[in-house]
Amino acid sequence: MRHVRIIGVPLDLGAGRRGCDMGPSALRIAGIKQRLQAIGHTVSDADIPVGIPEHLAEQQSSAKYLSEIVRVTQATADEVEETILAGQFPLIIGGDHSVAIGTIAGLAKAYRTQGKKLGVIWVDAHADMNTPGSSPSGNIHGMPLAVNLGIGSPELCSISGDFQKLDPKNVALIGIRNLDIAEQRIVRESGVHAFTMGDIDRIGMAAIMDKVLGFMKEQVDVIHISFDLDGLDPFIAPGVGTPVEGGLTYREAHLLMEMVAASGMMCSMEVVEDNPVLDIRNQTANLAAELIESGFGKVIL
Ligand SMILES: [Mn+2]
Repeated sequence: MRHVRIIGVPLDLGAGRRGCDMGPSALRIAGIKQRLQAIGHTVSDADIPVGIPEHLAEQQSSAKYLSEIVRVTQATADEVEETILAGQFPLIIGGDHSVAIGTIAGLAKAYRTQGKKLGVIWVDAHADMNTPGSSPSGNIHGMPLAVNLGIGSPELCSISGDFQKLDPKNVALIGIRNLDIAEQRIVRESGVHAFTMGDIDRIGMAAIMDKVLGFMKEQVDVIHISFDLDGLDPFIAPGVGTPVEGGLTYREAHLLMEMVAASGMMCSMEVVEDNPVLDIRNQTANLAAELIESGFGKVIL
């Protein structure tokens, strides 16, 4: 059993639509703390303070709200780093996916200190590998994975130190189905392992996770899951800002989490992009809370 430190990041400055700043509240209302306690973990819970658009000036259209996002992701990174060094499990609740810039910077720095190699499983409808040059919208939540690989805005790439946070060969991108044209090339040339929805259709989630966990076991010591709820099919997860048809089913998503849990290698997790404004009776947050339980080792039998 573990001590789980819930780190809420009520940030929606990286997204094109307001509302996912309420994501941490929605997950708490879905009983995330009690659910983790019920499977035997101890839990603490706090938020990183974040500014809201109504109080901030937008400085740059190719990377909107850059300076506030730099501040928030650095604060998140520091908290995550401290959590790992304290031997605890960071569970980051977004907030839009730009929080992953901070989460993964903090993990990378802590594991560098401990001499451990980090692998990341990134579940998403999108690849999140745009740069200020390639992004049609300038929304930073479309850029975090590129930033983690050292591609993009220098202010973001240097969070927690000027080093590349992830090695692309240790990254698995699962569930993608909607990429921008310029982004497709960035993904193809990056060296990350990308599994599209078409791959999932053809070979199935179990075979993909066997592959992913197989190379992770060879190459890394610890796994982080960055779970964007828009990776799920909008029919089961309507409360997201950028829904795309044809996503992960309920069982595919649980299987992914169950297989990661069974690997025993997961040491951190983040769940992002829940948008209660667009949700139906907190359905998406409830599903997110169930998936987190599966990731923490809740089993059927
Ligand atoms: Mn995303």
